[in-house]
Parts: sequence; structure tokens; C-alpha cells
Amino acid sequence: MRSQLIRRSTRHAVSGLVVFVSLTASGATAQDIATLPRAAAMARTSTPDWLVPTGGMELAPPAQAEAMIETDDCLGADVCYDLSLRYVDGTFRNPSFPEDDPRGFDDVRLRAYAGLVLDDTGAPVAQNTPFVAPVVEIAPGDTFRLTFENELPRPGDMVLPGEAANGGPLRCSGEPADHNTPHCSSFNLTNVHTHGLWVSPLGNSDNVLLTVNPGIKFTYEYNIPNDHPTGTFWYHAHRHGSTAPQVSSGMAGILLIRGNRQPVLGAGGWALPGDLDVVLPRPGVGSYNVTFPERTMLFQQIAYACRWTRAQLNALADGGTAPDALPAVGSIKTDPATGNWICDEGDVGGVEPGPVSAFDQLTPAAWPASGRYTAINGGIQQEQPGAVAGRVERWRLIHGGVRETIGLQIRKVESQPAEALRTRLADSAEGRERAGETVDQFCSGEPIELVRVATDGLTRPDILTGSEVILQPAYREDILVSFPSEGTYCIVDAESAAQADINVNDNDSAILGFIEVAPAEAPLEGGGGADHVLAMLGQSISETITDPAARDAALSDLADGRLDAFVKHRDIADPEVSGHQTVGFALNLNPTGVAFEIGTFVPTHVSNGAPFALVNAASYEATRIDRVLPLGGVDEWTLSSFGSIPVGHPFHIHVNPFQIVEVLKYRPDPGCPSAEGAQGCDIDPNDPSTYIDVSGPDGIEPQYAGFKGAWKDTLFILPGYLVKTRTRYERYIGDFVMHCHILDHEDQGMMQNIRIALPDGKGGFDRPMTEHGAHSGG
Ligand SMILES: [Cu+2]
Repeated sequence: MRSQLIRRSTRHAVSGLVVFVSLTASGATAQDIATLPRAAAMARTSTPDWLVPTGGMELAPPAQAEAMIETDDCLGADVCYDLSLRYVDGTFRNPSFPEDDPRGFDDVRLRAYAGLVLDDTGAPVAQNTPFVAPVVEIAPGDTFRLTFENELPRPGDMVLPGEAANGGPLRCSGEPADHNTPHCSSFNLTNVHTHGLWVSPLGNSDNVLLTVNPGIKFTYEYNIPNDHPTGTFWYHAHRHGSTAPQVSSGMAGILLIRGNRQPVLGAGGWALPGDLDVVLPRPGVGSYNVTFPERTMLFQQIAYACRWTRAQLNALADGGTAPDALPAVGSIKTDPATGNWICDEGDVGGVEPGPVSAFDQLTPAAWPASGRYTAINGGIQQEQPGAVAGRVERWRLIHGGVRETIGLQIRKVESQPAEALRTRLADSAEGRERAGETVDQFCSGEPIELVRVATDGLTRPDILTGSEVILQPAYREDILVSFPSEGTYCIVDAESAAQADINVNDNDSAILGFIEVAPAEAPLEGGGGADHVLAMLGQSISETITDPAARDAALSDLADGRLDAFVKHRDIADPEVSGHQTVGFALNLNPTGVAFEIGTFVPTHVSNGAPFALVNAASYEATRIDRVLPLGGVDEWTLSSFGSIPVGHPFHIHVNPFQIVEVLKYRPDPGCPSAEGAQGCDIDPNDPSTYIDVSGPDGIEPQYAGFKGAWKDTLFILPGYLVKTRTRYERYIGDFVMHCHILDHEDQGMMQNIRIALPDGKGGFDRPMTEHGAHSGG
């Protein structure tokens, strides 16, 4: 992806209301395969230092854009963006049908973020990718103001799929008795979450307890502290009850924080962290011999469906379909042959509340059944251009999807001409069930080495190299990639082990996109793999770190495979820990349905089972504060997954990230953790010898290998494992949430309210406070 940065004068020419020109955004077409899906950058109204190229080059604006929205003035150093939420029309490629079949492209109408970008002439226009929000780029020290307007219909004005009892339009009425029950009345209520930012959770800041109703315009203000880490973050909708349907509609965008801070070496080691951006300069920003072109990929799982209308059912009946063979009005259209969701010519897909069950498009079974593919920056199976063999690229990967684990691999197209792959993708009618055959047949090269340098936006203390990056919902990973030779490469979502997949039954592997790689500019030494990447990184450190002692120390670290100079958070050692928390996720099938709960747990000594017992499990209650934590405290959190439905849950907590201490495999089945010993299945929570730590670089669970010591904000908690993390409650007080990032789980109750209070536990809050669950220590 080309640079997405846009310079703007402090007060740009267009202010106040601008006539909205066109709402219809054209989506992917056959021709787009040859161009690229590129996320446009959102227009900003000030120019931070890092945006000014020192090499005398101007940065290129985004290539295409179409509509126009209103803009706003912004004074001084503030950084201001405008964002609207409204229905947007577009088109998605449906690879289950050939391109020349009318069903090869589906028309959709989805709730979407509509932002402002600049076109080639510097004029503000709406982004060209309708279902991936514009990129936000900010810097430490910025005051980031986001003026957000919810232009969706009010709940009472919604017309739902299906029909009313009198045959008229079906309206959304009433509200559910329980706010964890999916209901149409929530679908158009929203707010904005800046995922991974270390900012205040209160007031106008990253406050997801706020509701922005239809018709409301509101300005968020995020004060990004000067010591905020730079990295790969994202923003998305987070209103309880509508998070899953809205993010499943594409209501997510890339949020990058960039910086140019040099690391500072002190007497006892690194005194101040530097920004990884310093040693990964992009082409055209500064003038360096070694540069790292950048691609940011937002992966989305847009779960649109088309539904039967009364007129279509009448036509079926007129055509001779027996009445008892007719689908229900408003039900999801499926292909009788494959069960995949289909849209007929003239249909418009959406993410809407079903007439029987509001979340019928968002169940665990729905996504695999749908046959949908994960999109990259709003495009399905599109080409990512501009790669050259031997160049080292920085890929910023963001899992902005809801319903599928991604096992990212890059594999070369071998033994087949690239044109055959294009033809295959254009002509195939295979559906997701057989997508893996295409991968096997065409993307048969060995996966290339991926050099992992940051996770969840935060620079890793140690570099991790491997052939696959497992991305769970909300994960980010910054990887360095160098293509060893020219040719065509597939971006593959490899099939995961069933347990490692959020659906516990992964889809077959699939091609998510592909890349044409031009010949190397000079002969490649060492084949262009991880060694080449690390050599180039070393050259760049030599060139970009200005203090000689710091340069030598950073190079010495690199020789040990470490990036300590660029790690924001210091390790949390045992003596610093002042308290403990336990978190047990539980998905329980009970007589009234499925309960989505979080509780705490206590150790118990057992044989052949989990050595912990879940207690105080409950679903989300908006008026209850589940944990009160002291500002300045440092807690060790122990997490596990329980429940009669044994699935993993991605734990996400707002405000403060956590460091992974260890991930312990304790379940005796299928193999006893202490190997063949006779007592191997006797689990004692107080006896560390009954566990295996799988978080080291050679850990046996790929999901966790190499995570020890890393800082993250989201972590998949597999059943049968015990995850220990530590976190500091720094700087910010207030109420916020932690939750499962399978967002339909969150909407249905797998969430807790967290309060960070002043160190004495008081803070002048006037809401009634009831503590729930075990709050031990701290
Ligand atoms: Cu969950």
C-alpha cells in the first residue's frame, strides 16, 4: 500500500457544510483485481513533525475517492477528523460463483463509517472503500478530535426483514427485557472505541459506556500522551448489543500512531524507548539507503445476507413450489446445493435483525455456513500490488473480523502460471468448502518466513520468526516480509487446528488475496528470507540511530534477536505485583438457552480434570461494577475458559495492556501434562510440575509460542489452559470494560465493568457501586 499520509494546512479551505454529492460507492469489480483495494487516509487538519518529509519529497494522496462529507475547523496542533455513520451501498465479489454469473458480485447496503479523504488535487472527498473506514494517523502528543455523527434511522423507523402479522412492513418495536438479549432496537445505537489506545476511558475520550443515538453528533477528544507507544491500532463500534452486527458490517478502521523518538541509553540500560518507526523508515519519508515499504491490512468478515421477500415467495408458489416447501419470509437465502448464503440478481444483502432471531447472521455456525470470505481492506481476493523481490516490507495486520480465526501464510504460486490462478479465481464456483483445494493446487510453495516485530501494536521484546501468524479477533501483528524471488504469491488463511479456531471447526484454508512480485533490483544474498530481513534491519539501525552508544547497544540487542530499545513497557517482575485477579469465561448451555458469562475461579486439587472451579459466573450487568482496581496497583491476572461448551474466548481489556507471564497447559486430556509419569493426570494447582508452559519460543501450542514477555491487549484463552498476565493501572481512572472479543459473545453478556479508582478505592463516583465477584488483593 502506498503512503496514506496527507498534509493539510492548519485551516483548510473547506469548512462548514459541504453538499453531499453521492452516497453510492462502487464496490469491487472485475477490473479491481488489477488495481488494488486500498484504505484511504482520513483527511486531517494539522501537520505533525513526522509528516514532513525531510528528503524533500511530497507524500502522495490516495488514488481514488468518490463522495463528500462536511468538514470541520481545527485550531493549532489539534488533529481533527469527521466521521459519519450511515447506510452505504456497494458490491462484494462472491467467489462461490464465477465472475460472469450475476451472483458473482453481490449488491449490499450496510451500516458504514463514511469519512473524508483528499483526492489527487487535495480536495476533500469520501473514501473509495465503502466498508473499511478511513485510516486515522496520529502521533504521541496529539489531541485527536473525532467528530462523529450517527445518521442511521431511529429504531422505530427501521423496516426489518420479514413482514408484520397484517402483511405490512415489519417495524422494530419495544426493547428486550434483558440487555444481553439481541434485539433490533440496538442495531442503530453506537459509539466508537479506539482499540489498544492507552487513554482515558471517561467522558469524551475512549468511553464505550456512552451511546450515540441516531441523529446525534458528538465530538470525541482523545489526548494521546507524549509517552504513548507508536504502533498499529484500530477503531470500531462498541455499543453493547450492536457491536457484533456493526463490526460485521465493516464498521472498523485502521488507527496508526507514528513517531520518530530515538531510544535513549542510560547507565543501566535503555532509559527511554524509541519508536520502531525510526528504524523502519518508509520510502519517501526522510532519505535513507534502507527503507521499508509499508502495507496495512485490515481483515474483515462482513457477514451480509439476502433474505426472502413475500413477492419472491409468491413467485415461487406461482411457479409450483408446494406451500410447505416455501422458506419463511425474511429468512436467509441459501444455495440448496451447498447451504451457502446466496443473493439473487436484484437482491441487496445486509446485516439486519432476523425476524425470528435478531442475531441469526451472527451465530457460530452462520459464518462457516455462509461461504463468505475474509476481506482485506474491503476487497475479496484482490491483488496487492507494488512488491519487489528482496525488499523488506512492513506489514501491519489487523484482525477486524468477528467470526473466523486467520492463520496467515504467504505462499508462492508454483507449478502453475499466475494467469491460471487468476482464471481459477474468476471462474471457479467452488464455495468455501473447496477453497482449500485451490490453495493446495496453486499456492503450493513453502510458506515464506514472517519476522514478527510487534504484537497488538506494541513492539515485541524479542523477534519471533515463523511461517504462520495466527490472528484471533482484534489481534494485530507487525511483520517484516521479504519475497525471496519474483512471481505470484498467495495471501492464505490456513486451516487451523479445530481447538485453536474460535468456531472450534475451522473453515478450509482459503486465498484472501495475492501479490505480484517484481524481480529483485540487485542479486539477493541469502535467499531473501529471515536472515536477509534481519540484515537489512541491522543496516537500518546503523543508519538511523543517531547516538553511537545507543546504536551499538541496539545492534547488540538485534544480534540476540531482541528489540528492547523499542519496547515501551518495562517487565513486571514478581516484587512489583500487588494483587491478583482471576477471570473465567464460561459459555453454558442451560434450559433457557446459552448463557454468556464471566466469573472468577478458585484452585481445587483434582484428578483428570481442570484444577479450578468457576465461581460467581454472571452475564453483563450495565449497572454493576464487577471489579474495583486501585490506581497504581499492579495485578497478576489468571485467565481460563470454562463452561459446558468448551471453546476459547479472546480476552480483551481496555486502557492498560498486559504482559504475558506464562501460558500453562494443564488439562490431562489428550496427554497428561507431566508426560508419561504415573501421576501425570493428578493435577495440583500448587504444584508447577503438573503444568507445561507453552508460551516460550518453542512452545508446543502455536497459538502461544513466543508470547512469553510480550505485551498485548487481546489474548485468546483456550479451554484447558491457564494464562497468567500482569498489568499496571497507570495514570487513568474511571469505568470501562473487559470482555470476550467474539463480539456476539460480548453483546450477549460476556463482558464486565471495570473501575480503576484512586489508590484508596474512592474517587467521588456517584453511581451506586456493588462489587461482584472475587476482588482479591490490590
Ligand atoms: Cu467468547
